[in-house]
Amino acid sequence: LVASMEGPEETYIMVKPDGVQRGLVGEIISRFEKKGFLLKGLKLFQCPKDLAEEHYKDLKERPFFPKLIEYITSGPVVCMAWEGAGVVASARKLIGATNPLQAEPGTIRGDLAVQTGRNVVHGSDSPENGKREIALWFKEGEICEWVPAQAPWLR
Ligand code: 3AN
Repeated sequence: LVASMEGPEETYIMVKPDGVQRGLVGEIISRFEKKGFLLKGLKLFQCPKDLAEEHYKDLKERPFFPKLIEYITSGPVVCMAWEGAGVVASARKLIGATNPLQAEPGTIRGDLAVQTGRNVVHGSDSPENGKREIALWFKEGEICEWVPAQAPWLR
């Protein structure tokens, strides 16, 4: 899969199964929405094992990989595509450090999580991976290209 780098910057954000089960979906979506990014795709989805393995393929050799796959496929996730200038790095700031105990208060993980293995949300780590992951998790027709009437300057 070759992700094209054309077009506006995009990131793939996912509420993980623990976030869905704890009722944090609205809270997490709300943080990106209030920040001012543009929502282009959104769905509740039960992730199959092969997709989880493809998504986390760079972590394949890590000792926690099997547990990570088990966790991500343990219940539905909420998949999101967000667009905006600098959205990848900014979303990672909003999310906070991988280990929630090291995440600053005010970040999603800093406020809502305690364990690395249950850190409630995923965000792409580069614009390239943003494109790659959106292409991986969404089918054609599930992404809306649109300009919000209220804030066209966001693009
Ligand atoms: P991030 O999600 O902050 O980009 P990565 O890419 O290093 O962090 O790790 C991807 C996911 O793998 C994490 N969100 C977490 O669920 C899991 N993970 C990373 N490191 C560990 C670890 N030491 N133990 C258990 N799970 C881990």
